[in-house]
Amino acid sequence: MSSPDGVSMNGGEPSVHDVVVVGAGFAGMYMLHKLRGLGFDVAVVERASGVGGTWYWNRYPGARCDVESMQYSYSFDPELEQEWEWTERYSGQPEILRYANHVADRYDLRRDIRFETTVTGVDWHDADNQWRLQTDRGEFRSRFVVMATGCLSTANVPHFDGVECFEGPTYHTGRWPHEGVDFSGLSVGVIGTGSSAIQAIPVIAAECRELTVFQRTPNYSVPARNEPLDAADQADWKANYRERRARMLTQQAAMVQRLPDGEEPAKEATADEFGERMQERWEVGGFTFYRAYGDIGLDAESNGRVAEFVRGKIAEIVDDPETAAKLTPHNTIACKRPCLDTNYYETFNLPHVRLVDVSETPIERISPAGVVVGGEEYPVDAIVFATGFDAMTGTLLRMNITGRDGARLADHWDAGPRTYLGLGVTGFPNMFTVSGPGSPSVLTNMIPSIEQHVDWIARCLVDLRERGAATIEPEPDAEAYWVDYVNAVADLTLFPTCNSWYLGANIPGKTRVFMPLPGFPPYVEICEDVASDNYRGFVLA
Ligand code: NA7
Repeated sequence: MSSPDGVSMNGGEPSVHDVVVVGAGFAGMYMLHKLRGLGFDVAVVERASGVGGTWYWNRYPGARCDVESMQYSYSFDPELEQEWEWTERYSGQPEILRYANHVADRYDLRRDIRFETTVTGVDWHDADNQWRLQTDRGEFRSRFVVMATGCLSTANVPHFDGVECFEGPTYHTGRWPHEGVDFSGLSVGVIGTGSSAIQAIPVIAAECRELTVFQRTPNYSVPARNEPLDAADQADWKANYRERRARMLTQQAAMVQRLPDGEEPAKEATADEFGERMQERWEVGGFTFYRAYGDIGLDAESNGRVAEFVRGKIAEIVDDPETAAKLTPHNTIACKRPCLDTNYYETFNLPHVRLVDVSETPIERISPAGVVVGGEEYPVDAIVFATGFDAMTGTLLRMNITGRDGARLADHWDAGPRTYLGLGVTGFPNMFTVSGPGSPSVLTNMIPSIEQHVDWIARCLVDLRERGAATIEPEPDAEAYWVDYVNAVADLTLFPTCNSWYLGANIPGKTRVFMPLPGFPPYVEICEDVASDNYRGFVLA
């Protein structure tokens, strides 16, 4: 019998399937649809009460995708991409969540999704080649598990002394209340100035009586230039979707930019040529700014030149020189996740918005009535933690996964995540990670990256079925090689030069290893090559 929210639980007996997928975000939904179409019995386990993953949880004011709508969508069904109408250049969270729900309805996905179910343990049993997943609502068993758990799905809420005695409400951007929050008439404190805060701050400021932003590290941001989507533009995309989607896959970040990527070194451009090019991209808006020259992510001098351009913009935009100085970053640009904004720096010109620099004097504690820094209390009625996530590994490690012979994933990843292709882990047979560490994932437009992984996993499961192979797992040497390869590629870039969540540097005690792999097209080629070469580097048994 089917339970109200999908998968049957057989009155306390384990729910047994070919494949259990953890997570019903864009990865889990497509994985379910794809495998179902190939004749597999699939169940999806999801802790939320609805689909959408990131877009289910991140409902903070101003939450919006930084990838343009026409590109941040599934490509697997040409009918779907033709029928869905986007309304803005970059979609806001409510619209993306509506799209996710539309997909769930269109392909009748919910009947195989067990909502409001949290995985608490995942164990491999060699005796019957099965995974057993313990959840807070019963046990699931399957030959294969697919971790479609997202890269930014475990909130990071740093501990501040006294927070439990704070008299007002506190919120984390990644766990925003579904009923929304009304800040009108309130004094609000926002802690953090990453991508989420940069989107939220202007919107919260427009609503509240007083806003105090606690900034530990200033961030570079470039205008998104969001606007209603032009009907002719949308029609043009739809008429050319196949060619455009194919072109996206040839790009480093799996998305095409409004202006062609510059290939020359920034440091060799004349002052006039450089200024003109950067200004044009500043006006066009979006990630094309960060791709104005070929070596922005590779060469410190070129990077410094682009950083200086943004510093100049901050000085122009922000009226108060002291606030402008505090907002001005001095580290490598685009080394942390590049930010796009709508009036972020401008917001600090508003009389009711103030910036508190906590870089040298950290937040001391939260008092019942506010945030205390350097002995001074900043009174606030509500606190927003825009403090990010335990990225890429946090959710996987919290699931208590054990592989062959009881080996714990937490131990295997003690010195940083180890995967082969970001898809499999040695000693954890038949477990796949969608956009796992060691794959391009967060450095790309996530949906094409997800589709590439889901297609690869689906092909692999079909091949195993055809060959009668019961298990697949990476050879230790292949995994070791891949870890070295990811590090070597990252070391060619400027990414390792700052304290980003890509490196795990935002979580106290987390091992610092660069987790995603820069460069989507070569990665896709390697995955194809591995599969075609009899799953080179994997053991099939
Ligand atoms: P981020 O980018 O990790 O930003 C978190 C922010 O919170 C960042 O400014 C941090 O400062 C700040 N932070 C974290 N801990 C503290 C403490 N203890 N005190 C003060 N400030 C703190 O998370 P986002 O949610 O903005 O973005 C995550 C991704 O979601 C984003 O890249 C998109 O892909 C979507 P720090 O820089 O560490 O000094």
